[in-house]
Amino acid sequence: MVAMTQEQEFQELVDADQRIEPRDWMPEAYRKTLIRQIAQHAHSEIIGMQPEGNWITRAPSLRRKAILMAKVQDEAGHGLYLYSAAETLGVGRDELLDLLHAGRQKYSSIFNYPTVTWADMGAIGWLVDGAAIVNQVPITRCSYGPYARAMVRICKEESFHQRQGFEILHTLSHGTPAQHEMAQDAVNRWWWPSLMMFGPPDDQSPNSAQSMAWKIKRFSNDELRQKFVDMTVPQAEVLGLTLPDPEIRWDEAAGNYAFGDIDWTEFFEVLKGNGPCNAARMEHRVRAHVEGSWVREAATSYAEKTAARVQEGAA
Ligand code: FAQ
Repeated sequence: MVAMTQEQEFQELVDADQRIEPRDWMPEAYRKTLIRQIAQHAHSEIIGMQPEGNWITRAPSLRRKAILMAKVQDEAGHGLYLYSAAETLGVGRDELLDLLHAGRQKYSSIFNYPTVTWADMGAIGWLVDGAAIVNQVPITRCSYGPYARAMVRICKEESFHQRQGFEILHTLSHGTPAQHEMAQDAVNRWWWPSLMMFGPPDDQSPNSAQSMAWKIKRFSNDELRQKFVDMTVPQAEVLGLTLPDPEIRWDEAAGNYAFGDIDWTEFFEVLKGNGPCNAARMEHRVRAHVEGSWVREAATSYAEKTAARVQEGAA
C-alpha cells in the first residue's frame, strides 16, 4: 500500500467534514489563506465601528442610543474573537494591525461609504448585517475549528443587529413622509454596496475555487449574493420600501429573483482606496491606535508586575 502524503491526509479530513485544529498539520497555503481571510474579517469588524460610531451622539432617543452603543461594542468583540482565531495560526494581533495600517491587508469595501442620516443606521443593520449573516452562517461550518466556532456567536449577534436595523427602517418608513423619504434614500445608497460585499463575481474571484476545496468557503460569492437578494426582496415589501433596481423580478424558471448588473468598476475602485471614505477610515484607525498606545503599555506593565509577584511568591 502506498503511504498517503500529509497533504492527502489533510484533504481527506477536510473531505470527511472533520475540523482542522491549530496543532494539526496543514498546508502552508491553507494557513496563509485563513490568515488573509480572518484578518480581513477582523479588520472589517473594527473599521465597521466607525460609520455607526458617527451616530452614537446623535441617536434620536436614549433607547436608540443604548441599542446603537451595544451594537458598536459587539463589533469590537467580533474583532477580538477573530484576531484571537488568527493568533491560533501563529500570527500576532499587533502584526495584523501593522499590516492593516500599512495598507497591506484589506477590510470590507462596505465601510468606505458615509453615514449621512440616522436612517443609515437602519440600512446598515438591515442590509449590511443582513449580508454579513448570509456570508457568515456557512463559515460556522468552515474546516478550521477556531474560525468556525468564533462565527457561531458572531452570527447570533449579527442576527440581533439585522433586526434592530429592520426595526429602525420600519419605524421611519411608517412615520412622516419626510422620515419615509429618509429611509428610502438610505436604502437607495446602501443597496448596491451591500451586494458588492459578497466579493467579485465567481469568474473574477481568484481565491474561491481553492477556498471551496478546503471548505473555508462553502458557497461561491455569486451563490451567496443570490441568497441575499432572495431573502431581502420580500423584506423590502414588508418595510414598504423599494430596492433601487428596476430589473428585480421573480424568475419563475430559475426559482429566484433576477437582478440588474452590479457596477464592478466602483467595487474595484473602492478596493484600490478610491472610495468616498477610505482615507478618513484609515486616518481615524491609525490615530486611534497611536492614541491608545498608553493602554497597551499599561496592560503590558501590569502583566509583567503580576508575573513577577507570582514568581516572588513561588520562590
Ligand atoms: N471588500 O477571490 P475573492 C461585517 C477581495 S463583516 C474588500 O472572491 P475571497 C460585520 C479579496 O480579499 C464584513 N475586499 O476573495 C459588520 C481578494 O483580495 P486579496 C466582512 C474584498 O476571500 C456589520 C479579492 O478581493 N466579512 O460586515 C471584498 O475568496 C456592520 C478577490 O476576491 C468578511 O470578511 C470586499 N467586499 O472572498 C461590522 C467575511 N470582496 O485578499 C460592522 C469573511 C473580495 O486576495 C457593522 N470573508 N475582496 O488581496 C469572506 O467570506 C471572503 O473573504 C469574501 C471574499 C467573500 C469577502
